[in-house]
Amino acid sequence: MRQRTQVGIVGAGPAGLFLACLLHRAGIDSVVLESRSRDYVEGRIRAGVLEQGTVDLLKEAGLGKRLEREGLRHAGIEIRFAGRGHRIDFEALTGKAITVYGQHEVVKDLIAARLADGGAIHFEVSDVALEGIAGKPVLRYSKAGEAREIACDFIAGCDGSHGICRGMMPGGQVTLYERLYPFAWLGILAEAAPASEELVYAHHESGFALLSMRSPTLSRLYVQCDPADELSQWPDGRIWGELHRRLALAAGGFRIAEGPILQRGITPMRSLVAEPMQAGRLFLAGDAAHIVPPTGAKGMNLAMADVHYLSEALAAHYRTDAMTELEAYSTRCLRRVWKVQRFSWWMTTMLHRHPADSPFDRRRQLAELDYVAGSEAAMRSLAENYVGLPLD
Ligand code: RFL
Ligand code: PHB
Repeated sequence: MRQRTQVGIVGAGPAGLFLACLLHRAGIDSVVLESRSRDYVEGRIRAGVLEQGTVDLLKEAGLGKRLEREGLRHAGIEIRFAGRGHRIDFEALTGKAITVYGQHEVVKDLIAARLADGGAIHFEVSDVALEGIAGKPVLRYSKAGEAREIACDFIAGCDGSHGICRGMMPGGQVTLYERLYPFAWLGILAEAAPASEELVYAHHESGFALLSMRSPTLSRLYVQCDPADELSQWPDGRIWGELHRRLALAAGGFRIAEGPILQRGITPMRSLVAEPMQAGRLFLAGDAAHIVPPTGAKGMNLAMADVHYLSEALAAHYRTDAMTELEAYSTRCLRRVWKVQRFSWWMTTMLHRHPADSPFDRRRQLAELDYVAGSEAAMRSLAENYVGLPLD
């Protein structure tokens, strides 16, 4: 079976789905291929923080209704260390805020919108392969045992950090810049009222911890752990014990509520950038092109910014037949990507315990936290990055 479309999109995560919606608004046809089922992608618990710019992009695309109703608007976060909390007031420092709204909710909204527009999303496909990216691209795949292919003008590789598209960039044309961290996050989703209205990023002798939420009755909590740890080494009692310890206030009076753990997982920490993000008619976007450690809450936001730029460049191409904007796509994205990499690395380095740190490193780290908590200039810098750098 052979089909034709203008843009073939690999991956139905936030990047692929939002790209399909944006292209539809620009009158450009696309087909999305996804290896998992619809239920799986709609239930995958991941990111939770949307920058104001991401919320604005979703609203402009007509995707903001449920987000406006159910998203939790936060005007600041707390940084906690040495048993004391320090609020960073985003609204006062930048005039902007963030919105807590689960990535899987964004994904549900995007799928519903795309299907309502009559768009094609093929779930549970296998053996996806790309051909002809230098000239006439073709996407091959299998669905229910049947081999199919789609002839495309362009392919968008939105298949995440473990997808196939990054590996299709011709060797010698792409450089991977990578950093691994000597720690991971153990994350849980628990049926418990969040103990704070705003996110709390805690630095502690025993390691980092983060209090986040999905609703007034659902807590999302993380503790720094060893990347080699297995979930079996973290029974519920140990998880709650570490959360209580790392999030405690010296003055007392703060206690996280415990509740049934609905989901749990260990995520290693990594920074990665593939440069450039384009080869011929293949364009990478989102985690397929770059990975950030989650401490800055940036991964999904960066994915949305990439596809905003890509949809603009594709729209310019179909209007004018020129390749100029498409050829500028990678450079335009990478300027933002590297600033976000820097911020995510900085937040990660500042807030975690590093097993190999010398006593000097340790004191320098505590001084950095103290500086951020006490300097308006430092807080403003953190705030403007956290709420999101402007889209150029
Ligand atoms: P995704 O979401 O991974 O989607 C890629 C899709 O491609 C499919 N796929 C394939 N389909 C067809 N053929 C193949 N060969 C395929 N290979 C893969 C996959 O099944 C999947 O559906 O990538 P995308 O769209 O680029 O979106 C990126 C975000 O998912 C990611 O950056 C964020 O989740 C990162 N992240 C956070 N980002 C934020 O902006 N704010 C946060 O607060 C935040 N917190 C987090 C996070 C990620 C975390 N984990 C679990 C990694 C917290 C955590 C714990
Ligand atoms: C989340 O709510 O899952 C979350 C929040 C902030 C982060 C990472 C994850 O930095």
